[in-house]
Amino acid sequence: MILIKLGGSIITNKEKALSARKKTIDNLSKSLKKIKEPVIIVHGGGSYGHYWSVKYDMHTKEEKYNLKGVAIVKNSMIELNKIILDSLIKNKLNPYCLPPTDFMSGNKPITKKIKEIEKIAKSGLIPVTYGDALWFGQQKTYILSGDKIMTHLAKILKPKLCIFVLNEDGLYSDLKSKKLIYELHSQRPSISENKMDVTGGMTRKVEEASKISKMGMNVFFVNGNKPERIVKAVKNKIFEGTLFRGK
Ligand code: IP8
Repeated sequence: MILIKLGGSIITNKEKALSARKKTIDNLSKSLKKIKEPVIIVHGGGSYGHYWSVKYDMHTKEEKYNLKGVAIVKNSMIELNKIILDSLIKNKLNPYCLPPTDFMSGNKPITKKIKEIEKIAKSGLIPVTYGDALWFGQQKTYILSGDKIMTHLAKILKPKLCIFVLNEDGLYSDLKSKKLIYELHSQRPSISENKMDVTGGMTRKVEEASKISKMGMNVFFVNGNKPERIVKAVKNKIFEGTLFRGK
């Protein structure tokens, strides 16, 4: 079982509201077609979910957010999700759409439902879920990051490999010179970044990747503009990116 997170920065153009990078998404679908083992896909919000979350001042903290904001964020995520599903179908894959409401109750994952996702993936369908605005209870909602979903799924399903697909080669030890970190041994690197998403951007990714690798699984950060690197990582264990080696 392979868990793949398609980051918002690779599937959308973050500089422009509501713009999907359709060609990049198609190239990713073509590469995913070459993976011959069960896969689960999670995707981020990019210039869809994050654009509206910022506009309506919605965050990961459970609060009474603007109801129109909740509706619009959810709607925009369905729109982006549809683009991903269409691309997968066009490339002869069989996605099985799973909004996170299907396996989350408040901010807790439902173990039984998540185990069912594994069965769906093993049947040959590709479960596809995404970060979203979710009901928490007592009139409160929150933004659930796709990165956090990765940790929930990894904890229960123990995949062979978790892949975070980025718009960068991996994690850099220095942003200016773009010096790539090839491997980390479950230590949490300190990182600096200039842009922030409502869910915490690269900082959140590194936090979740560290948690997953501490649970014993390998986590790989890879450039989605070079999707063959995803296939190489899965098939030949050649990691052209940053590998968080599981303890
Ligand atoms: O991009 C957040 O998911 P992420 C999705 O994986 C929304 O952090 C709705 C902003």
